[in-house]
Amino acid sequence: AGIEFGLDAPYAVEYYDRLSSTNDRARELAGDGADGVAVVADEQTGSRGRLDREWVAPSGGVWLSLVIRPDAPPARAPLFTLAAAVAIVDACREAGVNAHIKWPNDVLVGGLGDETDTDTDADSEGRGGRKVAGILTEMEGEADRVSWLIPGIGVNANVDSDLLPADATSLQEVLGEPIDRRRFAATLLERFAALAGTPDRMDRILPAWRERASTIGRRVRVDTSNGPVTGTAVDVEPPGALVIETNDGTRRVHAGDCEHLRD
Ligand code: BT5
Repeated sequence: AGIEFGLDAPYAVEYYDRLSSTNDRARELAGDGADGVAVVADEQTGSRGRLDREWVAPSGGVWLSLVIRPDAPPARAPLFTLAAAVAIVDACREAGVNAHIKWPNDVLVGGLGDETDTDTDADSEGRGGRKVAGILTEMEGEADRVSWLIPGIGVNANVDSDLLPADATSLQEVLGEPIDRRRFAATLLERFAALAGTPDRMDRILPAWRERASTIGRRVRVDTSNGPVTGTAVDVEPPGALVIETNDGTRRVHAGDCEHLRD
């Protein structure tokens, strides 16, 4: 059984039991001029992570891609990914799971080593946390304006965690029972629209992201295209750069895989 049609959301929703990739369907819609459409699938057979990595998407997830046409320059696109991460965390928390964000786009559960930690095993390798959701944002733009933007959101909602990579978990596994995916998706879309729906509200995204992130204040290593940058993450700056204090001074990284190191 999938998420039913008729989601109460600030976007038109297309629902599929199975798709190759919701991002690919969203790209088709974008090519046809769509704006404000959410593509949702119960299962994906060819879904993608960043850098063409495979994303495992069995039945039971919230696999969702939005087609939007924001009035924004392409340089602001990373902000939409940050807004999606905030929206995922808020929907997880409403479902009763205390998720947090690892820069730039991973949503994790556990590994904080504090009393909110429901998953102490996750810290056994010092990395902290199991991945419960990820975001792949795709965009087409001209020099000064985004043509279309597709935040592709994958949440391991009611997924059997045996089907997931070892460092991943699902909301169902954390809670011991399935969540209401329809409500989850509605909350997620409402939160995303509230933060990223109009340009005048976008200055709320970074503060909201900072509040929900576990990366700030931690020792990190980010693998950038120019090699690894290691140090203490001190802030995130517009439109989403991570500021790292290293032994050789302050570095700003715009993309890369981030690992939380043991303090
Ligand atoms: C991401 O990539 O985290 C972005 C994932 C975006 C998936 C959504 S689902 C809806 C939409 N349609 C698509 O086709 N994609 C989007 P990245 O940071 O590159 O992480 C990928 C890595 O996470 C993989 O190499 C695995 O190690 C791990 N992984 C794969 N499937 C996972 C899962 N379901 N849960 C947690 N980790 C996973």
